[in-house]
Amino acid sequence: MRALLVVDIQNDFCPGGALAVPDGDTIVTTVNKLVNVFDAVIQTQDWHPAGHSSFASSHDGKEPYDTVEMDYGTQVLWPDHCVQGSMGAEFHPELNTLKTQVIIRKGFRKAIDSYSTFFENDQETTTGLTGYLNQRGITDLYTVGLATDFCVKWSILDGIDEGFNMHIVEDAVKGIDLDGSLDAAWDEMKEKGVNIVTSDDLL
Ligand code: VGL
Ligand code: ZN
Repeated sequence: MRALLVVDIQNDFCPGGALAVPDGDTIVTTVNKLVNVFDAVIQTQDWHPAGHSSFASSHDGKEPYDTVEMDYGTQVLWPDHCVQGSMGAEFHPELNTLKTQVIIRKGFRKAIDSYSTFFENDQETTTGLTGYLNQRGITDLYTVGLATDFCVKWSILDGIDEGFNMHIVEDAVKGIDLDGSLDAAWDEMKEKGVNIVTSDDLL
């Protein structure tokens, strides 16, 4: 069985938001069409407490997009974004969320960031998604959303490791692109075995 995985289409990742992905909002129309052709729809929501460790503002002398060494490795520092309960954390107002059956929130532990929908950035703490998918008999995830080079990429890499067939809808994702991270992400995903499709293939 297949499902649509809609990653982080939230106000803060769209133009005008705190961590805007260029043209992030332009995928919403396509995503809404896809939502209507899938029987299973899963969304993710970046959901940080104020003062989260991934925020540059939580580290003296650091600016957004600097990096810091955490217990679990190198972490990019971001502007404050997707703070629990804020407007920025809400889904884009035009995104159709009516058919969504489960929302996986991530990044809610202050000390660990979480890009992937499967594991937090320590690569150990699980979100529970693998169990949910297995219990529903979902084998194939069609991934759309933001940002290609962070949450989308890590979800796809981990999903493959977890044994799922991971597909990316190339015209329904947008990236941040820090120092070439977008091209690198496509290379990593291809190397790992992602299946690339377009929305036309599905509609
Ligand atoms: C994301 C950076 C920080 C994403 C989330 O959704 O790709 N990127 N938090
Ligand atoms: Zn975040």
